[in-house]
Amino acid sequence: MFTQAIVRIPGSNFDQGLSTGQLGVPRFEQVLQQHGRYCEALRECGLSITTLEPDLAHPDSTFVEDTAVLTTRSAILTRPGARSREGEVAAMRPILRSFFPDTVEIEAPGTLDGGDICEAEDHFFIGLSQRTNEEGARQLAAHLGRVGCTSAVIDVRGMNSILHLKSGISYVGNKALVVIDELAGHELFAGYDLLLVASQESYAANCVRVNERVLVAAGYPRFSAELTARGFHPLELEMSEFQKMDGGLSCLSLRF
Ligand code: CIR
Repeated sequence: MFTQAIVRIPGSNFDQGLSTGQLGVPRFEQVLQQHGRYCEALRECGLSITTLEPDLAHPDSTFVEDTAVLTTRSAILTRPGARSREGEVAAMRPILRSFFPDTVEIEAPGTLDGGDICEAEDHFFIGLSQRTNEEGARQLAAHLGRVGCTSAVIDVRGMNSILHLKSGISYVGNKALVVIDELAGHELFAGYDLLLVASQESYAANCVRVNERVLVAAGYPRFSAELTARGFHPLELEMSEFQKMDGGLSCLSLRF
């Protein structure tokens, strides 16, 4: 059960962040509107929200998920793999320390983005990507092991269609994993109930279980229907402007 979330309001230079740029330039009014609705949805799910002010020095800093990995007992501050995002962690440090007395950090030469880490109860899938390297994954596994969590590494470096591991998988509870086609056959997912996302709906694979609801991107009806058929309760949110910057639902908050 989550009770808290941390979010950061997008800055006016949000469109200066990193993007593969295939979907056009985000419209700032809509960015703020979609972000506001996202925060409202977290509140509807019962969370208290800590809202951070825009950080114009870091246009991608609204994607707070990449700065930390949280367990029920500890926070691990990351060392983001993109140069322009390294500085985002400094602002998150005092905030996470105020919630988690046990706070540790990924150290150089390790790099790690929170978007590469998929938590499934006490087990964590760690993605190796263009942002998360082997040393970052090794350090994270050690930190997780120290607090009684297990982990396994999945290499997605050869997959051009996803930025982070969690662009392609999400754990929604009840032993169910949402997965894109390309990852569906992975041996590490044996033992999970797989919810396959059709390739034309692959953006929907990044969804977030928050207490009784599953936050899902709007516009992917087959996926929402499949979740409902399996007894989940999807809550659809418009994400078009964040998708333009390669961001998904999970990236916009840290939940604990
Ligand atoms: C970036 O490329 O770093 C941002 N524009 C998007 C980050 C998305 N974060 C995530 O999927 N966890």
